[in-house]
Amino acid sequence: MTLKIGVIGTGAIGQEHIRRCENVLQGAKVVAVSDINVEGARTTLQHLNIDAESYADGHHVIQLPEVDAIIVTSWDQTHEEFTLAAIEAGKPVFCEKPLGISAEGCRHVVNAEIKHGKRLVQVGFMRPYDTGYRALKKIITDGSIGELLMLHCAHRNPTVPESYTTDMAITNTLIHELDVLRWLTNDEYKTVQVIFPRVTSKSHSRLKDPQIVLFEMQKGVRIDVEIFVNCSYGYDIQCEVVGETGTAKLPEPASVQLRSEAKIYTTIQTNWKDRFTAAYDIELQTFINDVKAGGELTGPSAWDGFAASVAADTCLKAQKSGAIEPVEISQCPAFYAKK
Ligand code: NAI
Ligand code: ISE
Repeated sequence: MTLKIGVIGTGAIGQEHIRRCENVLQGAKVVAVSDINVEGARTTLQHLNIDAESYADGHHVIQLPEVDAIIVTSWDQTHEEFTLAAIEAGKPVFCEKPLGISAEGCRHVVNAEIKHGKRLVQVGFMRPYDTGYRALKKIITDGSIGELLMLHCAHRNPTVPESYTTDMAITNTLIHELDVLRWLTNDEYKTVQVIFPRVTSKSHSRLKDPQIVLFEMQKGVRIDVEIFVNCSYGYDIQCEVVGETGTAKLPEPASVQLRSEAKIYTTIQTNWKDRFTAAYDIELQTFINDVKAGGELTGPSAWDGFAASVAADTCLKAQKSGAIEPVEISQCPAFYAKK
């Protein structure tokens, strides 16, 4: 059976996920899409040569009897609403990050899913599917560098639009680290502090860029993350793990070494689409396979979305206070215990 998917939001990543469902992945097809810019949605379908219906209202897509599962790729602030509606309709939903723009919103999703009685939500945290991060995780868990002490990370985007604000550095960008660092360290956040260095002249009036976020984990590991979203030179994701007997670094994406004009160099990628293509493919194929198998979803859960959002809320508080703020996360419900 082919899984029939409805996509809400046909912007940048919506188009990427529609394309991969149609041309790359196995066992699914897009049968309906929605965007508040319905003309844009139609144009997307034409460009990708897909025979599907376009709607202005995402709720319409969720209710269509022919739609088996939902992908939410609309703006951050709409995710909670559409994910809750999909759960209400009993339909599995792949929701792009963040699950919600506050922990309270994510908690509504967790509560609705627990009430439904079976996992229906996978959050679009793709880094745990990236080969480099998986290699780092293996090195940490097999003890190759001894006990974990520190991590040094950077999340750099070349540029962001005027609409991007200081808090989005946390809720829209750092949210990836907030998930992947819990996963890498198998630990939860204890405290967080946000430091603002000198602001780049490339930034906009409503964005303080860059920012440095310092974490203490519950087991004592310390982590620093630089978020720099107008770094100008490329899309650059860094993660170095320091253990008692060695260090391990996220591999650079493969790039041909060029020798020309008395220089040796490799190129740096410029966007998330290229940097994490393979990881996006695997996360969505996993969702499709899990839904079709009819068992439990195995990808990042609504609880993972909630836990990242609890840390994000605390980062926002720390942005304002300048203080070291405690991260208060409740016990993970048995419902989300990894089987
Ligand atoms: P975008 O602005 O290019 O596209 C979003 C689309 O959603 C727009 O076409 C907009 O008209 C539509 N939209 C907004 N509200 C809607 C509503 N109520 N109903 C239907 N359509 C609606 O943004 P982009 O970059 O594609 O991001 C979309 C989401 O995906 C964001 O939540 C973002 O955080 C996430 N994202 C995740 C990435 C990842 O690495 N996992 C990468 C890029 C985006
Ligand atoms: C974007 O929404 C993403 O999720 C990208 O992966 C991230 O690098 C970027 O900062 C976000 O704006």
